[in-house]
Amino acid sequence: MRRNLRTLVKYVFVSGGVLLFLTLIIRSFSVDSKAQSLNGLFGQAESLLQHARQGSFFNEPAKNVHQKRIDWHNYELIHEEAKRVGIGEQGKAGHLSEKEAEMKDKLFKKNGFNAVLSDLISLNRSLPDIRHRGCRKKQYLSELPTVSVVVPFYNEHWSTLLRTAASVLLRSPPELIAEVILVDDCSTKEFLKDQLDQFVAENMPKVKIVRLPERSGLITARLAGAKVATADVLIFLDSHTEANVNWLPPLLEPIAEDYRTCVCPFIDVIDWDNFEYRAQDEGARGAFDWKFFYKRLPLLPKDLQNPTEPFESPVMAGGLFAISAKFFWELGGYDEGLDIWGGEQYELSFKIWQCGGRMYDAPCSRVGHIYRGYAPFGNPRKKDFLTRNYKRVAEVWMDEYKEYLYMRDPKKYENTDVGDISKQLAIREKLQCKPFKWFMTHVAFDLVEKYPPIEPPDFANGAIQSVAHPALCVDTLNNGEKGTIGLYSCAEDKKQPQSNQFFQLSWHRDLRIKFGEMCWDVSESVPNAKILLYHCHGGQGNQLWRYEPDSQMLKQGKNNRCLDMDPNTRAVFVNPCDGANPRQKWRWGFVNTTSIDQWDTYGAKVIE
Ligand SMILES: [Mn+2]
Repeated sequence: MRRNLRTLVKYVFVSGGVLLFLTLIIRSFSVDSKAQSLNGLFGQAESLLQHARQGSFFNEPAKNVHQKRIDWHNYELIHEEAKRVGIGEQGKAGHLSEKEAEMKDKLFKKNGFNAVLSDLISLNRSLPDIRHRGCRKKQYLSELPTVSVVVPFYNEHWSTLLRTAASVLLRSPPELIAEVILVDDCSTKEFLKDQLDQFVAENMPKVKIVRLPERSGLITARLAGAKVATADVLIFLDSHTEANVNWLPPLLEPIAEDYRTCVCPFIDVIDWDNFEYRAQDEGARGAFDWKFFYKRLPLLPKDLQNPTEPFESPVMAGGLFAISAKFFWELGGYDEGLDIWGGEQYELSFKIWQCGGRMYDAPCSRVGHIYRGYAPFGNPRKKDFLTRNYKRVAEVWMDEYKEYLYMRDPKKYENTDVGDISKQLAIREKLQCKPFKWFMTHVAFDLVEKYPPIEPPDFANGAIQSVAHPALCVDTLNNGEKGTIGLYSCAEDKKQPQSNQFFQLSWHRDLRIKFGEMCWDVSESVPNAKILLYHCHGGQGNQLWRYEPDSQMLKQGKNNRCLDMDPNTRAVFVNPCDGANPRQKWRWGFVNTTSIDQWDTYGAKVIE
């Protein structure tokens, strides 16, 4: 109260001073125009008086008292965009001519997407309106907070970076966009220096560029942008995104109603090869498993009934979200001890929920994102920053649940030093944040059913040894996703072999590699069908495996096919089961006979 009074006195002083100044100097102004200039000046004086990071929107006087809602669509723009034709327009797939295709590979290796094609597509290309039909008629509060859009980038390609900024400026009500802040995480590409400064100065007056003096990673870069932002709301975007029609009001309305709110747009897919713009899906709630892989939970019945309304989501995907600057800084921003990238989406999500906030996904706000076809940038630290980040998040926010994370890889976590977390613990104490158990029972209440903290024991695990050629065991050959598996000389210890020979016939009824998210996957139905490593989907089908201790056969799928091998090429593959073929017989390091005997009732439900 006293503070308000003091602020009021200051206002009166400053505005009084300005008024006096104006009347003295500009005597010739008419009453009307004086009032107008006063408004402008008053606005400036106001923002100077306050903490620049805590936008004035959330202070007195209260906004939207009459709950007036308006149609924020820019129909003029929508009509203009509908007329556009050309490469990539309307979000259609683009194609290169033969001559252009020569350049393609070189730039693909640098970017992980088709940068040559991107350069041929207009910076303000048109996009298809793929929102739910109901979004077209939706109205939003007439008074919405202003926005600073923060876009960190590292060696981003020219046209994808600028298209990110251009799409924001094009498809946002100008009065709501205070600035777009591009944060350069010490890029090394020459065109991202003077050439970018010059282009932006000449063509995009609302775009500011912040340069970091050394490569600091995504988290530090986002914080650097947020620190100089002046508007009420911070919106973080990736540097290769495109904002779609009327994307802003659905993100801002829930924040206008309560500043302790974070809202994520739906993330659409921009194809890395042909730049086609398409939907990923029609929404899901964000979650995680106990190795901290980002996962998704199904929408709730009430969410499905209201397909245009924002729905609660336990965890954000990470790259694209809006949050009031006021709440962001009350939460201490990101933990500055988090390095490069990874885990920051969990940190922020947990503290938003545990410290009295809420998080939504807004189906009527859609932003396209290029999911790279290839990761062009290596580890800038030469050490495992990811485990350290995860452990910091777990130590500060997850209470007793942190053990479930650590138990997935005990040695790695034990040997990781988290550094000083006292500042984070102090924030948790100061804001009287709720325990993690509350988050797990009230927000992510259906997570443990799908991702049990303690995994039911495997049906079998350890080495898979050939009965016909006992010197040979199945081996990942150090291959990663989409790679094949083969045979190699067996490890001495069949129960605890090194990780490339340690497999798990898990309770999901799939065959997993150790500490990985990769499963044996067979999509061919030909003889000698290849087995490839793919992300475990937990949906059985291609990844369904069963071991029969009596016959010693490893059966794949439901069509009576079995793991087979060739000792000469050291290859493994799948063929129709033949009980008389010794090459189809295998011995596990460890078999859980109790659970194998209860195959139909133990573990994940058998999918028919
Ligand atoms: Mn990205």
